[in-house]
Amino acid sequence: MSKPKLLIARAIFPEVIQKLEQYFEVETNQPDEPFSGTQLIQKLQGKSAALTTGGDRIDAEVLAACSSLKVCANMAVGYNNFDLDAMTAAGVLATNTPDVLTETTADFGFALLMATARRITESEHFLRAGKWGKWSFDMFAGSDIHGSTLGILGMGRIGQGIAKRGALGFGMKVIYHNRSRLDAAQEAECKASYVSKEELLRSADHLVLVLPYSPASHHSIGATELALMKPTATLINIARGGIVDDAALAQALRDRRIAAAGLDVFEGEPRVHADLLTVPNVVLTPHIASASVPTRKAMAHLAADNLIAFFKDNKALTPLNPAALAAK
Ligand code: 8YV
Repeated sequence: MSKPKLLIARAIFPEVIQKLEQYFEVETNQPDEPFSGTQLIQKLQGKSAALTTGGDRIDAEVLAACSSLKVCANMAVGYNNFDLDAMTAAGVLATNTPDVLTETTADFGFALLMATARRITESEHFLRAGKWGKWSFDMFAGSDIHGSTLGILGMGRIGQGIAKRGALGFGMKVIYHNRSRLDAAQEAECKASYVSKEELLRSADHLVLVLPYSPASHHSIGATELALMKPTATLINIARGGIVDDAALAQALRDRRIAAAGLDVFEGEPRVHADLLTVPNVVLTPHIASASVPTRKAMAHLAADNLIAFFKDNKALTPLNPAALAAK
């Protein structure tokens, strides 16, 4: 029997390609030039399976043009690149990579918070530029992390990981806002208290965004929300571009409406709003929160294992729309 055809849309670990080749006729993209929408459609025609990343959009147009497609495994926990309703309607199974990246991403959220609050990259640029001529009492004085109030918007697995790091490691008071409140046992484990969004904005010394992107969360943080924050506060976004209004944030940073921001994700990335590139009080990283070698391997293997489980046993390890399995 011939093997089903699989497109791996971006470069990936060779060991994962070898594993998939046992079950699929694989087309790779090891040169790693991202496909345009039209190229992705061309590549997916005649394929039964796809291994995608956050930049590969699978929507009604793609599905209509690629009727052989049965399963898409996203190598990401976020899946706003998938039109899940359209995939379910077309009977295409979608999977993501939860859990395996939780702790690594929470580590990074904390690293970005610390770099931002303590002005680490700003001071390094100063040193590298040869400007360090003398010590002075307020040189790169930032804000404290220990004992401060940590605010978390979006309290899923990663948000809870950040809460635990803050409460247990740094003695922070943790407050959060989420669509649904955690149960009492989870709140106790994270030492976190539920507050309204307005209270969160007003009280946090460090506000970390970890909510999924959807039309409902678009520009959850804009000029109005930034105006409610403390002028000494920092804002950290490791969630998705589009959750923050980047133009409004750049203005708030320039006006010192808030003290600083740490951003791993951007509206329209990999482009970055020009104003964010010129304000000094922002730490910028290129969407690397899950980028430890062991975690990226775990994500790639989980995506591959979802594809294999689907074709071998008509099941998936981490399905997003299990209804599509029943419809197969
Ligand atoms: C990915 C992410 O690196 O998992 C997610 O949702 O944002 C990152 O871990 C990125 O989406 C590429 O797929």
